[in-house]
Amino acid sequence: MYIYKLFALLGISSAIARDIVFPPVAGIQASGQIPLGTNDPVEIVTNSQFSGLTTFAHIPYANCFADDEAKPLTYDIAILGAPFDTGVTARPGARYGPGGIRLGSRRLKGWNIYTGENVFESWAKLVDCRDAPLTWLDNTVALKQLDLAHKVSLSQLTLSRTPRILSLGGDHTTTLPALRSTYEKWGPVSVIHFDSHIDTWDPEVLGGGISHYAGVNHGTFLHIAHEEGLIRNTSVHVGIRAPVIHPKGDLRNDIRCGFEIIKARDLDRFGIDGVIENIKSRVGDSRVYISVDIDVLDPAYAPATGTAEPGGFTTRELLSILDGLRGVPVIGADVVEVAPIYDTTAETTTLAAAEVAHSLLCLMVTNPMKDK
Ligand SMILES: [Mn+2]
Repeated sequence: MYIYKLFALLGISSAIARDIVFPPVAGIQASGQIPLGTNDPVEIVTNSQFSGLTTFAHIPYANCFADDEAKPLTYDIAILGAPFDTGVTARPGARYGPGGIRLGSRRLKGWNIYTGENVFESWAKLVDCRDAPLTWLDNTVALKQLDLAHKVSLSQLTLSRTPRILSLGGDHTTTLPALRSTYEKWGPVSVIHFDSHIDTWDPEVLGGGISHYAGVNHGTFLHIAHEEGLIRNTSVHVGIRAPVIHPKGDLRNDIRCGFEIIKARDLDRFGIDGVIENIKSRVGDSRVYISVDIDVLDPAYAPATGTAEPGGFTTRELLSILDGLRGVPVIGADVVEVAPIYDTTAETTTLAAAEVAHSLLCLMVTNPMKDK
C-alpha cells in the first residue's frame, strides 16, 4: 500500500520537474526590459529604478556638510533631509520621513505628462545632501544643527551661485531653520503654506506656558518666523480646516503674522484655477517659499502624518494646484510631517510626498533664479 503511494508521488514529481533552459544571453538589460541582441554585452553600469543606494529619485549623493568634501561641489538645487520630530503635539515619527520619501521617490523619472518637462535632465544640477545630523535629545541643539546644515549647504560654491534647497521633513518645526537660511540669502519671503493647521500659534499659547524652549514647536514656527522678520505680510495658508484654540485671538494673530487663509472647502467654491489665482495674487511678484505639510491631504491620501485632519485635498488636487504655480519665483521649499510608520503597506503617503517634492522641484527648475 505505502509503496504504491511512494511510486505515485515519484511519478507526479518526475512529471512536473523539468530543466529550465536559458537563452544564450540574459534576456534583459540592467537598465530596462529591452531584449538584448545576440552580440550585445550584458552591462551593470546604467542604473535601474531599484539599484544603488537610495537617494531622492536616484540623483547623485553629495556630502554637503563636510568642508573638504563639499568645497569642490557645484550644484543648483540640493535635497536636504531633516530627521526631527520632537516638536510635535500629536503622533511622533516624522524623523523617519526623509528616508520614507526617498523610498517613495524610487520611480520618479522621465517627462511630466502635464508639463512636458524632465527635471532630471534639465539645466539644473541636483544633488541629495543626505540628512542633517541632528541630536534627538535636545530640540534647541537639534534646531541649531539644522540652522548650520542649511547655511553650509546654501553657501557651497555652485554652478548658478544661487543654490536652492528642497528639504524633506521632519516635523514642521524644521521649516524655521529653512526660512532663516533663505532670509540670509534672499531677505524676507512670502510663504505659501499648505497645511490643515495655521501653525502661527503664539508660543505662549502652545507650549511656552511650560518652558521657553517648548514654545518652539510645529504649531508655532510661523509665529516665530514672523517675529524674526523672516517672512512678508503677503503670505498665505492653503487647505486650512483644523480648529483653532482661541476663536478670535488666534485668527487675529494669524493676520498679524502676515497670512491670509484659503480653507480646504474653498476649493469647492473657487475650483483649482480659483485657488491658484488667489495664491498668485496674494504673493504678487515677491520671492516665495513653499512649505507643504502632508496633512493638507485628506487622511485617505496621506494617513502617515502626525496630526491628521479629515476633509482635506486629494493628491491630484494638491498636485494640480502646485503645478499651477509655475512662474512663481520659488527660492526654497519643503515637504514635512511625513511619518512612515503610520503608512499603508502600499506606501500611500510616501508616494504622494515624493510626487509633491517632484512638483516643487519642477517649480524651481522652470524658474531659474538670478543672483540677488
Ligand atoms: Mn504643519
